[in-house]
Amino acid sequence: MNTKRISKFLSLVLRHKPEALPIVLDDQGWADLDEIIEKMQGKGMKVDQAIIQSVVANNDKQRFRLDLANRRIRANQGHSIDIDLALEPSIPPNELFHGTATRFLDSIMEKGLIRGSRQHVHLSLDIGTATKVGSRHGKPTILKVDAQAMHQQGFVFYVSENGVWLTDHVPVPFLTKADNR
Ligand code: HQG
Repeated sequence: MNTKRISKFLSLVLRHKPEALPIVLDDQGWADLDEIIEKMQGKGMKVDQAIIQSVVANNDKQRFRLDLANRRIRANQGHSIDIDLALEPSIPPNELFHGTATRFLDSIMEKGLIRGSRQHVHLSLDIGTATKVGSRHGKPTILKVDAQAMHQQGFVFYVSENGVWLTDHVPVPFLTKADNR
């Protein structure tokens, strides 16, 4: 099983659908590593402790985290299920970016950025990262978020362990187009 498929499967069970294995996540999204490995092996997937450790360490977006004892694993962000990552509110940089697809723009400029099925709206530090995020949905386009103004007006931001900025909702007045698409 290649590392990309392992990463995708871990994203599925640690963010969205633990019942697919099945495993149980605790309130903060942690799962028992030995149990995950055993159950993945039970489904015919060729994984062991070393392989999972290498997937976690080398993951392109650092999507996962092991606890200090390497006994539990969780996803750093991106959950649709109701867990509490226990992130502390953080002061955002003045500007953040959101990559989306051009076909969503009309709706976004009407309702602002909404979190949809995920727990938060996801924002990027730079346009390059935002472009990659938007490309997953179609023709990418980039919105600039006036995070400084939002922060000054009391909107709360969090930053995940892998550097993704998170907030609950970005209202329209804080959004501007950052490109000509
Ligand atoms: C759009 C990936 C219509 C929003 C990435 C996005 C990220 C609206 C889509 C993480 C809207 C939701 C999250 C509105 C927002 N009307 N569409 N009012 N407000 N949208 O996948 O931000 O590889 O749930 O623009 O790197 O694309 O999974 O969110 O296009 O960090 O680790 O609704 O997922 O990380 O799509 O991506 P998503 P996202 P991973």
